[in-house]
Amino acid sequence: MVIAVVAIGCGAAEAPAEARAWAPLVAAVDLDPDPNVVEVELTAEVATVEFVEGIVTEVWAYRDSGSADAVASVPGPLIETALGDRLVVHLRNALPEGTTLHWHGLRVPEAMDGNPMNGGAVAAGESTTVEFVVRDQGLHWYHSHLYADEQIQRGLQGTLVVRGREEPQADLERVLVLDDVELGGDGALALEPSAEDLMLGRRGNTLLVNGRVPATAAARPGTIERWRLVNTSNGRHFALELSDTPFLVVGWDNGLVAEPYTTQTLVIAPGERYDVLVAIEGGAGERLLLETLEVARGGGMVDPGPYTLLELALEDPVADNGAVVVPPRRDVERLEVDADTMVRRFTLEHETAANGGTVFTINGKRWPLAPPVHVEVGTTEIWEIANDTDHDHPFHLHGFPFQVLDRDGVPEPTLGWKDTVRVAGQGLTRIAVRHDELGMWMFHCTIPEHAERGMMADLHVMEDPQ
Ligand SMILES: [Cu+2]
Repeated sequence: MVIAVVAIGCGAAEAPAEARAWAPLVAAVDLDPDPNVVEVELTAEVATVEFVEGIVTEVWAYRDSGSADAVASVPGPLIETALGDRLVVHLRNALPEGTTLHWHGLRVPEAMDGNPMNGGAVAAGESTTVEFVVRDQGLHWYHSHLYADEQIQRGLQGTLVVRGREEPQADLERVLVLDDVELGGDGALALEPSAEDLMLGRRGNTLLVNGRVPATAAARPGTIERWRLVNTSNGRHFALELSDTPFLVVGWDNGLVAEPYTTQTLVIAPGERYDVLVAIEGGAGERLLLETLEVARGGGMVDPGPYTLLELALEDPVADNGAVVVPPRRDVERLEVDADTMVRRFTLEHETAANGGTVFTINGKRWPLAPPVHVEVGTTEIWEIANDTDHDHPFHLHGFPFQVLDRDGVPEPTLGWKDTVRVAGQGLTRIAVRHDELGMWMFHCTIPEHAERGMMADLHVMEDPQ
């Protein structure tokens, strides 16, 4: 039996006697017969789900309202597209307050980015249509970008898969959305953040994979599974281990990496995605456990572990038990930087406000009070993300992916495109970024409690900045 609910605070819900079966995400119905257009309709509404079987929790969630019998779910419907497709999403806001839809990891036109400062929110009762060409392979994350700390925690988030012309071969693919929620004894979401929640992001007493407490999935020895992972929690970092099975990392945030690499433990900060291959080995009747281990987040703060996230129940091996993982390779253009490259430094800090609350800042300024950073379109710059606090902040940039150059002076061993990177407490992470889209963009910590309290900034990419 697996531990279904982890009691980290008080008021944990009761664990069910038996874990439920693994639940793949349900894909949204494509309403357009054109093979190069994916058209879906999402309704954001107040709904109920059972994170824990038999315990009803009220959430704010997306429903695939283009499908007659779909119900709202957390995470929302999986949107499936291919590179180059035109994606059309009709969003109906049936919530009691405004919301926006941000496409975390996708390059989109400025007006489609869900930036609340740029186009505003979709008011309660209103609708909007988002439309863009899909340009970024990988697993991405759509979510509200308004009052994001609370709206994401309430459930306004979902995933989007973009398939490329070349994809790693696997016998089975699973999308694993890792999350946590704080449930009271009555099953209600606890939304009021504690002082610790403000420092670490809201953390919950209930771990979720695809909106369910840890479940059991059948797997077959001798097969290769591809797992696309995203951490959608507000604060919790996951450090994954799958019994003794290594992860072969073939991609991360924005598609496949140049050189796949193997790791036994995979740390995923909020907003990050990883694309891994795992070789299932063992005998029928054996179990493999996907667990999250303790993560030190700096300043003595930890996300505790180990906790089980998923149990793989091994069935009979496949007849041809000679599967070999062949690492796919990808040509990744390296952004060129040299001594003449413009360098900008962004320092992440927090301080106690006059009212006793905590204010989070970038270069001493608190969003939205800070003026935008102006850069010239087409230029490549080095950004130094300096963390002046004692604990991690995952850094996210809208508009264009970047490449990590080094962390605390250690060159990044793997070349690939990312949009979210963990910056350790008192650490310095340097990234290379090419600003190749005009418009007003944002960058911020992906712990929304921090972003919404100031650790966010506007970036204006212009033809001729003054
Ligand atoms: Cu932060």
